[in-house]
Amino acid sequence: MNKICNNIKNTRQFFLLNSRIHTFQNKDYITLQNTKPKPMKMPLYNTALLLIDMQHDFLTKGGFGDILGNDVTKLHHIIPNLQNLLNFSRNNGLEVIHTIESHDSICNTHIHRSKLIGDRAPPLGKRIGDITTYENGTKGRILIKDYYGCQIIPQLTPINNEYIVNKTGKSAFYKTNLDNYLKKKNISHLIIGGVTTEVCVQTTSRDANDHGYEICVLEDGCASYFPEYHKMTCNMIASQGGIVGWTTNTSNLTNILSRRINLCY
Ligand code: TIU
Repeated sequence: MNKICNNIKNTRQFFLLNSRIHTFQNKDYITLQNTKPKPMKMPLYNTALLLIDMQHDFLTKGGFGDILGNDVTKLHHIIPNLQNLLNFSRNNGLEVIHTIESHDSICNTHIHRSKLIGDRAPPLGKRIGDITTYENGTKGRILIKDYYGCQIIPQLTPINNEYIVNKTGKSAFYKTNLDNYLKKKNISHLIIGGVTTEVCVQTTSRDANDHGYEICVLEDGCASYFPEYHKMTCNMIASQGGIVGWTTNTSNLTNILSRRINLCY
């Protein structure tokens, strides 16, 4: 395996599996200087990159986001930023996790009935499970597992053993195995990117924090159909001294982490 994985074997961190408070040896932390609201201590070997719902249904014309009247191109600027960070993470052995919003069937999904078929449901033909045609001509059922809309966009396709969380809710922790997986891997810190900032990214970030994880949300690695919501969500996360966590930019992470990794070896 790569450098970091080898290092894990040599420098074991102490992790309280059954606690919501994680403790580590101080020497394994690095301090990121350019995070908001203040520098963030990050244990390099216990940090994962978590990419939320970078799938066709939110990013591609013809998908769920588009047919609900949103401009999906407002999300596209984050793709190259996430590609860079993803490449960096893969090259340096950081754990990478992807989430996908997907529903087995209308009947079995955990999503609130009123959003599916009730007062908050979109018009007929634009609901979860309905058939749509994506911009490349592919037909599929909206947000239904294994259909095109639930595939991650090709620029960020998961590779090898990268863990994929299929979720039905807005939080990646809701009725999923993510918490168990992270504990098994001794992950205590999450770098979070994806779409949309104020919906699944924010809900997951808050839930992660409530589950005991420290989080850092990527300002240029998350996006919303409503740029003002994106900005306010990032502000909220880092407000009050980091009430939910930290925020930073993807390039800050790759610059600082690569300098640090080079120094370590
Ligand atoms: N992934 C995610 O954020 N799901 C959404 O439904 N987002 C919207 O902004 N609608």
